[in-house]
Amino acid sequence: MALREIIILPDKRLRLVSEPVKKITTDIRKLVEDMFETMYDAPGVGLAAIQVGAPKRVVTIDVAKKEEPKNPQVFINPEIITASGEKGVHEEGCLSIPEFYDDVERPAEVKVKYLDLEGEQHEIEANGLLARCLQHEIDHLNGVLFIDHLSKLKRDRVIKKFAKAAKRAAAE
Ligand code: K1U
Ligand code: ZN
Repeated sequence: MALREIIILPDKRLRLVSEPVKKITTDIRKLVEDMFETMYDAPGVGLAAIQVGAPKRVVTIDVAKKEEPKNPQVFINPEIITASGEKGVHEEGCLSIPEFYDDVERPAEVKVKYLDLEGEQHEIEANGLLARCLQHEIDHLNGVLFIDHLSKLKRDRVIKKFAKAAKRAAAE
């Protein structure tokens, strides 16, 4: 296993639409292992492959509480089949937009179809943090960031702040 670098806003790769996984190869298995290591190290509750620079439709999630045993879950080619009309508002963060948090409204429950690492298809009905995390990560696969759910004013402020920081870092 290896830690991979998490790419940060305004890296343009965060706006790519990731490619579906056609075959579960050794490279995909290695990517998943590295994503879990990177996600736990960050720490985060989810990670999309594009956040480590791999434009593949692969997501890792572990929403287990501190006192609970680890519950690593991998979702390959995940698709939202249904979303509830009921919405919920909760604070979100993003490992690619460090130290910025804001409230986001999303469907409270989703049904998601996906493949596991054996290529078997599954469906999961999710609510709570798992539903939120699945929607946040599936957004990443489509080049969408949680700041896109905020007002234009807030989004532009965040983008400007991170663009400035990147410019400063490049000049050092
Ligand atoms: O995709 C990502 O950037 C990961 C992100 C996922 C996420 C967070 C909150 C709501 C929806 C999706 C994170 O994991 S940010 C870090 C975080 O939320 C956290 C970190 C440690 C413990 C608990 C939460
Ligand atoms: Zn994120």
